[in-house]
Amino acid sequence: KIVLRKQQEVADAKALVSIKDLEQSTHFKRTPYSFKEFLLAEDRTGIIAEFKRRSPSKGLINGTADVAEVTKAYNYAGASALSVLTDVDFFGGKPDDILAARAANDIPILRKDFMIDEYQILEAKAWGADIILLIASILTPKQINDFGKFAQNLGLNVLLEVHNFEELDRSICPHLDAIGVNNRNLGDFTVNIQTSFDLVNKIPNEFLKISESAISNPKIISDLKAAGFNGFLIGENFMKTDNPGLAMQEFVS
Ligand code: IGP
Repeated sequence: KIVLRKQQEVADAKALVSIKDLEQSTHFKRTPYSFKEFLLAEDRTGIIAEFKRRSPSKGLINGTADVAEVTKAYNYAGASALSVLTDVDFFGGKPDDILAARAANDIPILRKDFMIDEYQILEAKAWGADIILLIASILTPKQINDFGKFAQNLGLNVLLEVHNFEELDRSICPHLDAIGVNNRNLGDFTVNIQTSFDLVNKIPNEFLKISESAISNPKIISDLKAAGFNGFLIGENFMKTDNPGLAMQEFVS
């Protein structure tokens, strides 16, 4: 159903904003930041800090946080990249959130959404994002290859998300920069950090390795690092507090 919903969303968006309009936006001309460079930088934490108002599993997480303020604080606390949800219905996000995060920050931004059409990749670039997400469970291997190639040709970085070995095995292709293991099962929302430890050695070393979801304390990060992960995607742990930026500051200090 998610794919059908997104197809409708894309059709509606296309009727309002043409591909040509997207290509003429100011951000479309900028060279995206390198995900790798910021993830591996000595003075950064490897944390991809997420701005997320709500989620299907938790309902409302934070109804008051301001996207520019929070992402700036994440950046200041050493985030290697920012993840900004743009899905309206399930996550309470919006395109303007990326624009606001972009205006306030000079580090890579991941457009966190369910990408099912090239049009959404053009939107990501037009809004000032640097990284797109491809979720293996809702895409065919051919779509992953083609969308990955399309995004990289625009200078964007590509993060593939998998939840098990079968998805990883069938989806790997040359047009990816990073592979993320989602510790949350998108089917039933159960979480298990062990998913990351089980898959890390199956990911070829040419890709950046990211662990996603349910990271709730610094000890988990040191264990994931020791296992070979380069990046750590954290949302709820920060967003559930009144001051997500401060929460991240305390988490990393
Ligand atoms: C963040 P958490 O448990 O720290 O809030 O998780 C992120 O991994 C999660 O929001 C996420 C997600 C997704 C959301 C991972 N993959 C795909 C929407 C779609």
